[in-house]
Amino acid sequence: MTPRSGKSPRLYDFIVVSNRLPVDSIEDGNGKQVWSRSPGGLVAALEPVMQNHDGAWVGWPGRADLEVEPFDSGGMRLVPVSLSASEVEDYYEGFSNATLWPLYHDVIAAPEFRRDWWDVYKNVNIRFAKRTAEVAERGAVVWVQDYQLQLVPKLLRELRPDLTIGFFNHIPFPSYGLFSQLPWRTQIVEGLLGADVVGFQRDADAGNFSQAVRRLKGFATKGHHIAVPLVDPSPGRRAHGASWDDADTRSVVAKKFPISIDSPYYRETAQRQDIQARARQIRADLGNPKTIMLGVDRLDYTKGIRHRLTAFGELLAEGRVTAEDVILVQVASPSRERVKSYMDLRDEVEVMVGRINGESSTLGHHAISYHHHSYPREEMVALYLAADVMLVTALRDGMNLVAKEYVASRFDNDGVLLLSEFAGASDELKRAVLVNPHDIDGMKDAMMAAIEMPQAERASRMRSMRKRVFEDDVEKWSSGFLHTLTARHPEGNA
Ligand code: GDG
Repeated sequence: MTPRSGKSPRLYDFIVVSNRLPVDSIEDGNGKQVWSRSPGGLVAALEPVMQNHDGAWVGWPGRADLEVEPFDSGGMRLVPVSLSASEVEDYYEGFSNATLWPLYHDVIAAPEFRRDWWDVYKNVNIRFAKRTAEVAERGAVVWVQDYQLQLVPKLLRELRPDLTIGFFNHIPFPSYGLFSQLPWRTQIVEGLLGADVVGFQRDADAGNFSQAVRRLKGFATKGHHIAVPLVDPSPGRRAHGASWDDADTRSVVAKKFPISIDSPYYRETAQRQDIQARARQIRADLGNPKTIMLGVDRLDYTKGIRHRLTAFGELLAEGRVTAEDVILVQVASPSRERVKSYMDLRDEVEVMVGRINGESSTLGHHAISYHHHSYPREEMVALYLAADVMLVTALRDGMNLVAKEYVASRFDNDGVLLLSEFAGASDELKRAVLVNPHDIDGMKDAMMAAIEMPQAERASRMRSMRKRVFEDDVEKWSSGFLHTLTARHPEGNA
C-alpha cells in the first residue's frame, strides 16, 4: 500500500473512486479556501477504511469548476476530478439524482429520462475512469462506489485490463420491471459487469441485478457468479444463452455486502461524560418531556418523513399523545437543494410541521422541534442518547446508517428503534419495531408500542441489536468486500 514516489503522477496500488471526495471545499471567514470533512453515509463508512490503507481517493471536490492538484487531507491522498457547473447540473443533479435515484428507489418520485443528461453522465464517467487509470499502479485494486459511476468498471477495464476492479452500490438495485424503463439499461449493466465483484446491500438487490443481466444480456448466472463472455456474443447467439461451461468467460461475483458503521466510535463517544451531559441538557431544553422521539435524515423523499409526520400528527389530533408528554425532534439535513423534487419536499414537510405545531403545540411545549441544518457528529450522538424512540421510516433505503448509529450509541441498552422493513438495515436489526411506513395506522400503533414499551423489553431488544452492530461493523464490511475481490486475483494486494 505504499505510494510510489519520484515520478509524476504518483501511483497507488489501492484506490477508492466515488462521486465526492470525502472533503468539501469551503471558504473560511477571511475568504480563504479550506477543506472540511463532508457529511453523508459513504464518507462515514469509508473514512476509517482509507485511514487504515495508504491509498488514494479519486473524486469530485464538491464545487464546480475547481481545478486542484492532488493533496493530502485527514491522512488520505485525494485526487480531484473537476466538474463544470453544467456537468454538475446534468450528470449529478440530473442523471444521478433525478433519473437514477428515483428509479432505483422504486419510483417514489417520477424519474426523468433525458438524453442530454445521459450524454454528460457518460462523459463524466469516462473522465473518472481516465483519472483513475492515470494514478493506478500496475495490478492495483480499485474500488468504485455507487450509482453515479456505474459505467466506470467497464471503462476502466478497457483502459487498464491489469486492474482488479470492485463496485459497490449503496442504494437499492430495482426489480427488472422498473429497471427496464431505463432507456440506457443495457449500457448500465455492461458498465457494472466490467467489475470483478459487484456488491449490493441486500440479497434482493443482487438478485435483481442478476436478473437484469440474464434478461438483457442472456449471460448464464449460477449462485453469486455471472459468466461474462470475454467477447460479447452476437445477439443471435445470445438468444440461445451463453453456456456456463464456456471456457472463454470470466466470472463476475454479484452478492450482498451489507454496509455498516464505525460502531466503536459511537459507543466511545456516547460514553463520554460531556456527551452524556449534553444529552441531559437537550432533554431539559425540550422541557423534560416523558418521551423524545427522534428522526435524523437527509431531507429526501425516500426517507418517509411525511409519513412519519402524518402518523405523529394523527396521534396528537386523536389525543393518544400530547405535546406535553411527547416531542418529535426532526433533524432534516439539507440535501440536493437545486433538484426540483427536493425543493417541493422541503415545502411540504415544512407546511406539515407548521400545521401540526399550530394545532397541537402549547405555549410551553412544541409538538415538533424541526431543524433544517447539519450538526456535528458528536451532537448527533448526544441526540441519539437523548432519544427514547428513534424513527427510521424510509419508503426505500439501501441500508440506513442512522438506525445502526442509534443502536451503537445506546451503551445503556435503552431506547427503542422503530424501523422500516424497506430499509436494508431491517435484514439485520430484526428486533427493532418493524413497520410498513405506508400503513399509517400500523405506524401509529407501532409508535404507541414504542412509547409504552416496558424497560425489560427495551433492554432485551437493544442488547440483541447491539450484538449485531458490533459483530458486523464497517471494518468487517470493507475487509469482507476486499477479501472477496482480491481472492479473485491472487496478485491483488489490498
Ligand atoms: C446512502 C444510502 C446507505 C445525517 N444528517 C447529519 C449527519 N448525517 C449522517 C448520518 C449517517 C449519514 O449521514 C446518512 O446515512 P444513511 O445511511 O442514513 O443515508 P444516505 O445518506 O441516504 O446514504 C443509504 C448509505 O448510503 C451507506 O451505504 O445506508 O441507504 O441511501 O451517517 O449520521 N451527520 C452529521 N450531521 C447531520 O446533520 N454529522
